[in-house]
This record gives sequence, structure tokens and C-alpha cells, in this order.
Amino acid sequence: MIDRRRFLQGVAGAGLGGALPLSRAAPYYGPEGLPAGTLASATYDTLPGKLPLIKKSFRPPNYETPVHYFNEVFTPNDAFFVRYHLSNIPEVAADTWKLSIGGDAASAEAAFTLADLKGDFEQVEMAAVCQCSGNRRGLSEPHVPGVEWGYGAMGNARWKGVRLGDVLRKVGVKAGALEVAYDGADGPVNDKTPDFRKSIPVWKALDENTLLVYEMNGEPLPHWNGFPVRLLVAGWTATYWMKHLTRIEVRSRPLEDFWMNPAYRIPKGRFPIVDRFVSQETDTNTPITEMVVNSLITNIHEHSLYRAGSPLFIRGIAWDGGYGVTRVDVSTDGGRTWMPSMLGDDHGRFSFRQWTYAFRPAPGKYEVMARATNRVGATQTSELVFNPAGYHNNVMQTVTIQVR
Ligand SMILES: Nc1nc2c(c(=O)[nH]1)N[C@H]1C(S)=C(S)[C@@H](COP(=O)(O)O)O[C@H]1N2
Ligand SMILES: [Mo]
Repeated sequence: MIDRRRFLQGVAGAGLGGALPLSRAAPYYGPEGLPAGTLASATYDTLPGKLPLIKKSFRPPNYETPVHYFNEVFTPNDAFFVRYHLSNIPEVAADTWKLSIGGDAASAEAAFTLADLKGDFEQVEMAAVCQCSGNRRGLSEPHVPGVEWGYGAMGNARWKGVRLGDVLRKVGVKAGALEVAYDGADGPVNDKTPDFRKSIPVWKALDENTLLVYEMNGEPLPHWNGFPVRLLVAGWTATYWMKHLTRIEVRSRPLEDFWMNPAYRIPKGRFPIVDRFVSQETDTNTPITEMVVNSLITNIHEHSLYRAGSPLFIRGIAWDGGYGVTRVDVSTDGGRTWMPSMLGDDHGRFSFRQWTYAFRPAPGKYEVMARATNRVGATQTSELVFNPAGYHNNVMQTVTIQVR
């Protein structure tokens, strides 16, 4: 069952202005609105504590957020996407949970309870986008293997926690520290599947925007999004945002696990990436790091019909790897001409930024496109930068609508 309240909110939030849809087409919220490549498995299903989301797989749980929720700048916790590599996912009890920290490049072994984290370190709050590296993989041509995500393997939330750097400095970081590796409470159901562990460069671990978070949009983290504590690596794709964190190791040597290599790799030199992960680079590839600049049109959908003569508001969101979105241009003629949209409130450089473009269309067919640009001048592509894992898809969308 679709939750009626949320459903109606999503529709109301679409903000179609004076141009009421003439057609009785369903709002753009479901599999029927998704491009063909994402359809392999896509039905609605409800995990405990979640609204109906687009199910890609049940074991492990992979659930995508329907697009209409992105009409809100912050993604509701109960509509936030869920992604797991492994199927053994215990429910962690907050009062007995402990985070252990050590490793050959840490000065000591230490353990912290949730109360220690909240009480002994400065609490910080940050709006940040959590986006799966494989978001939009289902749109890859030719088709690539993996979870065939559409547009909703992402979300934006206000997160609360403490700086990982503050906690690591309390334990002590030795001069030879190279990477910070970590593990979560979930595990494989058989010993053929490698455990999900990840690492980041020590400079990124000590960055003031890398956090240990325990709250999301003012609530404790939902179980499916990492209760009681997850890592937030602002600007970097969500593969590094370890859920149900249990163990952190400061290392003098690179982590050589399956999920670091060969998994989560991009070809070198093909994307406009600034952040390098030097200790993990090979001659040909490198771990994925920051998100590429991107946008999503959220309130109009393919084949919709609008009324001529009244203003039509086209809305969406844009985001990047943390430089900040500086403009979003909109085309209504398939990319021949572009006009600047109006940017919404700035919730910080790691957040979704809303944008609106208003025009008064004459009758006809309109090919609506959006193109975001960030502070370092990076923008979206018109052609897919093909890579075998289907990462970093920021191809501009085209949504064709009719005005009568
Ligand atoms: N413990 C754990 N953390 C994890 C993962 C996982 O499989 N296990 N997957 C990562 C990946 S690839 C993504 S995209 C995000 C998804 O975050 P979400 O499920 O809260 O949306 O979690 C990351 N953290
Ligand atoms: Mo992911």
C-alpha cells in the first residue's frame, strides 16, 4: 500500500503552479516512469519502518527512493534508500554498542560507547547527500551488471554526530598513518562472500567534514540506514558511509580487500575528479571518490500534459562533491537554448540545492533539460562516460512534455 499522506504530499510538493496537468497520468513515482533499463526488478515493497520503496532485491535489501520524494530538499527517513552488500544484518542495541579503534598506526587501542561519543566530543550538524556510486546504473548503455538503480539510490539529510578526526586524535594517530579502515556489524551469510570493509585516506578521515553520525533529520538513524552509528564522508559516494560501524583501524599500509579492489573502481583520467586516493591507485584505475556534479528534474514527468497560457514551474535538485552548485540552467528545446533557473536556499555545500524555472508555454512539445554547474566549473555531460561498473552517471536528463 502506498501511504496516502506521503503520496499526496509528494504530489502537492510537485508545485505545478497554475498549470494543472490535463491528463490523469499518475505522478512520476513508480516503476512505470522509470527507463527500461531499470525495470529488471522493480516492484514496491515495504521494509519494517519504511514506506513502500522500489525493491531491487530483498536479500540483500536494496530499495530505491521514488523520485517524487525529491520534491522535498531533505529526504524523509522512512523514504530514504537502502543499500546492502551482505544479507546478515543484525539489529544493533544502542546501549551495549561499542566502537573499537586501533590499528598499527594508532597510538593505542580504545573503545567508545554512544554516550562517550555524545558527551566527550563537540557535536556537529551537517546537511549532506548520501548517493550510491551506482545510482542510475540501470540507465547504462550498453547494460552493465550490478543493482540496476534508477534515479533514487540517493538521499539528502541533516546528520548529527561528532568529527571522526576529533575521536582519532584522542586515540592518537602515528606519523606513518596512511589509511583509516573500518567495518560494520553486518556480515556475509557464507564464507565465500568477502566481508564489507572500506578505507579512506588518512587526510580524508581527519577532514572536519568526515563524521560519526547517530542522528538523521532529528531522529536516531533508522535501522536500515546504519543504527546506531554510521560514517559520513561528505562529498564522497556512499560506499564509504559505513553503517552499523563497529571497528576502525588506522593503518600504515593500504587495505587490500575485495570491496576496495577490484570493487568500486573507476578508470583513471576519465572523470573531472579532484580528490585522489593515491595509496589505492593502480596504473589504470582508482577508487571512486567524490560525487560528480548532477541534477534531477523532480516535478514533471515524461508524456505529461499542461495547459497553455499559465505559468509552468519546473523544479528539481542539484548537488556535487562538495564544491557547491553555483548554477542550474534549463532548456525547454532539447538543449538548443538555455536559461538560468532560480536557486533555492543554500543548506551548505554538501546538500541538495533546489532550483525552479518558470515560463509561460505556448501550445507545443517541450524537451526539458537541466544542467548543473559547480564552483570549480564542472558541469554535466550529454554523453555517458561509459565504465564497466556504471558509476558517475551525470548525463543530462530530457523530459518531454506537451502543452495544449
Ligand atoms: N555496514 C554497511 N555499510 C554500508 C554498506 C553495506 O553494505 N554495509 N553499503 C554502502 C553503500 S555501497 C551505500 S550506497 C550506502 C547506502 O546507504 P543507505 O542504505 O543508508 O542508503 O551504505 C554504505 N554503507
Ligand atoms: Mo553504493
